[in-house]
Order: sequence, then C-alpha cells, then structure tokens
Amino acid sequence: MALQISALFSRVRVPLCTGPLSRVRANIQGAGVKFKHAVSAGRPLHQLTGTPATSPVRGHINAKFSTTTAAALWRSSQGNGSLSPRLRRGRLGKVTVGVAVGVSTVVLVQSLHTGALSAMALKVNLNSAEGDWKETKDFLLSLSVKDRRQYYRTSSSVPLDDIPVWTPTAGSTKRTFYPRNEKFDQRISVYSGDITKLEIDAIVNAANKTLLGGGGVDGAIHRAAGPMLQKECASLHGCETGEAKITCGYGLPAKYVIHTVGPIAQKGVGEVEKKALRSCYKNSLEVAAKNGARSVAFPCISTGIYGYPPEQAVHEALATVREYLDEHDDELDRVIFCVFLPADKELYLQNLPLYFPAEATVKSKL
Ligand code: AR6
Repeated sequence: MALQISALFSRVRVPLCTGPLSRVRANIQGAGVKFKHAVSAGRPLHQLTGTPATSPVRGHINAKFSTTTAAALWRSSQGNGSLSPRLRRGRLGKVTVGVAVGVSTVVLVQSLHTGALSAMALKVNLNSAEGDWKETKDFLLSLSVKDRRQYYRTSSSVPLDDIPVWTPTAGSTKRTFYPRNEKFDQRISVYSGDITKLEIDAIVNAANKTLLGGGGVDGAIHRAAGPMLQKECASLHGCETGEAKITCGYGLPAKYVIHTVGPIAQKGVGEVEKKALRSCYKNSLEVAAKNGARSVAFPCISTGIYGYPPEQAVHEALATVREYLDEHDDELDRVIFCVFLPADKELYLQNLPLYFPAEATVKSKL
C-alpha cells in the first residue's frame, strides 16, 4: 500500500519534463523553496504551486498514494509545519529528500490537498469491518468537518451552531454553589436528543469495561459509528471504571468518541461511586483537551443500566464540569449535557443555575 516515492519520481517526471532542461531545473529549485516556505508557514501548498486541478501528474500520484501517508502529510502541511518523528524517519524521509531536489514532490504534496484525498476517500468504507482502522482514522481525522460530512452514516446531523447555548436567568435561584463567572455563559448547553447526531469534536460514551459495545447509549454509538469503531476499541484493551479512552468517531458526525466507564450503582451510591462518576467527567474532559477537542457532549453517565440515581448524578456531573472549567479556562468552547429523557432535561435545567449562576453568590444570597 505504501507509496514508493522513488518509483513515483520516475513516473511523474515524464509529463513535467516538456521544456528545456534548464527551465525544468529552475522549476525544481523554485518549487523546493516554495515547499519549505509553505510548510513553515503552515499554508496549503496548492496556493503556492499553482498546478492546475486537471494536472495529469496529480491524477497519477493520487492513485498510488497510501491513505496513511497522505493524511499524515496533509496534517503536517496544515499544522505548525513540523513533521511527526514517524514521518521524518519513514515515508516522509523520502519525501523530504525529494523536496530538496525535485518538483515532483511539490506536485505530490500539493496533490494531497486538492485531489488525492477525495480519490483515496473512495477506498474508505465505514459500513464494513474490512480494512485498516488506523488508516481510516488517520484519513478521517485529516479532513475538515465539511469534507468529513460525506462519510457520515446518518443523514441527520446537528451542527454545533444549531445547539443552543444555555443562559442563566438573572435571579433564577436564591442560592448558588459556585460564584458567577460570565466567561461560562456561552459554554454550556443542554441538548435533548440523540448524542450520535451531534456534529461536534467529541461525544462521550457511557461504556462498559470491555469497550466492545453494549446496550443503551453505548449500543447507539457503536451502531451509528459502524464496525470500525469496535475494531479500534478492541485495540484499547478495555478501560477501568472512572477512566476514559478516545477513539475516532468513524461514521459519526462527531470527530472523536471518548469512552468512559461509569460506576455500577444498582446497590446504592457511596463515596466510591460518587468519586468514580466524577472521575468519568474529569478524565473525559482531560482526554478531550489533550486531543484538541473543544466541544464535548456527555450523556447522563451511569444513570441508565448502571442504576445511578439521576437526581444525584446531575450534581456530580455539574460540579465536575464547573471545577474543570474553573481550572482550565481556555481549553473548551462548549460542554453539552445531552439528555435523552424529559425528566433528565428538567433535572439539568433546575440545577444548572446552582453551578453556573447568573449573579454573584453574594448578591444572590441577599
Ligand atoms: N443519546 C443520548 N443519551 C442516550 C442515548 C442516546 N442515543 N441512549 C440512551 N441514552 P446507559 P449506563 C441515555 O444505560 O447507565 C451499556 O450496555 C440514557 O437515557 O446507556 O452508564 C454499556 O455497555 C441514560 O440517561 O449507560 C454498559 O454496560 C444515559 O444515556 C452500561 O450500558 C446512560 O444510560 C452502562 O450503563
């Protein structure tokens, strides 16, 4: 699957070498410089090279490039310009050498931006467990939200902009547990509906320790994401209660799924269960932030099959999110409490003003 860059060079040179040799050399040197500049500036290479979209060279390269290499290269050209160690050592090592000496690579890298990804995209089948989940993941994570839409397995996704922000009403509560912080006014949502439809950075899954799927929201997420999700989950070797692990969202509108295992509370709630539930929220937020996910949706973890009373769970959820935002002010743009049952919606709406009040605590107590 991996591309032999050297082989490519010999192939792509043919259509490029149509002019006098001196002109070709000049192009080669110029292109190498452009590549360096593009990478260091983090700009799309096609803006610099100007190779027409119909270039036969690009078409040829597209057909030969592996999804992993392409996606990784594309991320490199989109990011801060630094290349991952794996790429520096591996396939990209060959590319870098190519850049120094030839225009071929510039055309090749440019092709990743404009045409290659859509050509490679045809190989991605999110309805089948066949194929390499790592390559699929690399590819999907390299896409913009707009480009990823064609891979959703649902036709009804809900973009972040369509999820209303919850705003505290002044004077809506006489007591509050935390002081007012106006920075959080635009950061919280209560969304009533199916978490699998949300087109956001990350949705949290109330999973079990195997991470291999189950009922409730876990089942819904696996069904909606498609079989690749379970393949990646199998590679994670389970998850302990209170911990959180991240995967790609595959056929979901959400880019990532964060799997956390809530406490089983069918025999009642003690300190152990409370602490574990808080850990689920905290660890999920930490994993989200580590992966650059700025919008995260939570289901009501443990309150279904695992039997945690929702009227108690809501306090652990809200307190943990509030404390996390207090400590990590700049990491998250939106935290969405995704409620499935009308009773849960009521619980969140009633209790949110205690944790995200409209007025300063002092004032509200007067
Ligand atoms: N979107 C949003 N919330 C949902 C959805 C959905 N599509 N479906 C259910 N919920 P549960 P738990 C809500 O039972 O209690 C699984 O078998 C639901 O109304 O899914 O943590 C796992 O594999 C409830 O409020 O998770 C574990 O074995 C909340 O999601 C076990 O269940 C959580 O209910 C985990 O149990």
